[in-house]
Amino acid sequence: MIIERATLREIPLRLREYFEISSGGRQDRRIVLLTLEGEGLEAWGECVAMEEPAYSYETTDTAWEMLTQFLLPAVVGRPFDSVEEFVAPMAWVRGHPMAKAAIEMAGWDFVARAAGVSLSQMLGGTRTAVPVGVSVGLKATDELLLETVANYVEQGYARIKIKIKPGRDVDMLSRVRARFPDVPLMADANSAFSLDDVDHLRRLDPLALTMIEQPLRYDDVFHHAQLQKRIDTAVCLDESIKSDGDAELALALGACRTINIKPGRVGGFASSRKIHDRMVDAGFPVWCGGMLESGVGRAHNVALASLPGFTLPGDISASRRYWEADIVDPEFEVIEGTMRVPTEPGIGVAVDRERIETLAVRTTRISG
Ligand code: OSB
Ligand code: MG
Repeated sequence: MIIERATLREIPLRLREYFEISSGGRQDRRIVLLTLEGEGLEAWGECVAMEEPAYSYETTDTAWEMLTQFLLPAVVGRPFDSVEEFVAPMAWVRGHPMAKAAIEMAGWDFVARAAGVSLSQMLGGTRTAVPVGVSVGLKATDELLLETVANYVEQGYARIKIKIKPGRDVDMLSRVRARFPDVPLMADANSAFSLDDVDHLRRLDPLALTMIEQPLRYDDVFHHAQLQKRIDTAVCLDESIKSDGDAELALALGACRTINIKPGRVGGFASSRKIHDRMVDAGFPVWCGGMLESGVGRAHNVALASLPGFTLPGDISASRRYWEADIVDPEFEVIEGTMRVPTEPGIGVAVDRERIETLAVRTTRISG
């Protein structure tokens, strides 16, 4: 197989609901989409990097630079027989897992289409529908939060994740728990606490949260291990895991009991599957997170979440939770807390290329 041409486009998409986490809020996403063409096929990828270096050091612009300067020129126009071979020429580049993941994941879509099978099947997925949750941002008041949570519970989401930060944590979550005694709830701090807060974080234990996600520094697996020994609530790592090696370290240290696997954060599907396998072997569940992706990224995520170890609901919400109109057809829907895994070849949904071309604020083509 060979990729004859790659096209990188950036489109602006406005979120229906302002989304705030401990490091800041956003109304708009700059979505970077990758198209790989060859063998008469067209495959799609999305780069999940955020606009600012607050979640990771990678940003929309650093990823664009890496993709156009180094990564795409390395892989386009070279024959390959597997995704592993396809991405090998970019392995010399250190770091930048989000930029690399956009290529790797589009590569998986490409080989799945070439084989005429769904991406889920290509990855070893075993389920036709996956349990899904929703991630609720910080709100100005507890009342507004309760109203938002009630709305998502009504829509049937299988669990609700609530963003927290110092001062908007234990008391706020206690009110949510009191109002929804039986709904699976979890919290995500996006690194807003430190080990000095351990006594405060212990107060979350009676709330029976399914987990607390990334309470401590993005680069501090060691302190998470110390925290996990001192709280009952399961610790989940997100920002700290950027490769399967990071997951190996976290497991060895006892730093978490589950991992939020975002394929776009860990360099793609190959390392996602290694993390999945390692966690399953250790007896821990995993789940698939999100980065406020368009339908292209969501299609990749739902395919990964169909693997057997992804037993916890993912941050894989309906298209309309994010966008007025998604760029894929059909849009993703949530029915009774689950999302259907597409069965058509590749990502299994049609991408609206015309609309993307109309929306694009920049486009770059790389030919072999
Ligand atoms: O920490 O999981 C996170 C969105 C952007 C950056 C980081 C995170 C998130 C979310 C939203 O929680 C998940 C989603 O619905 O896409
Ligand atoms: Mg998170």
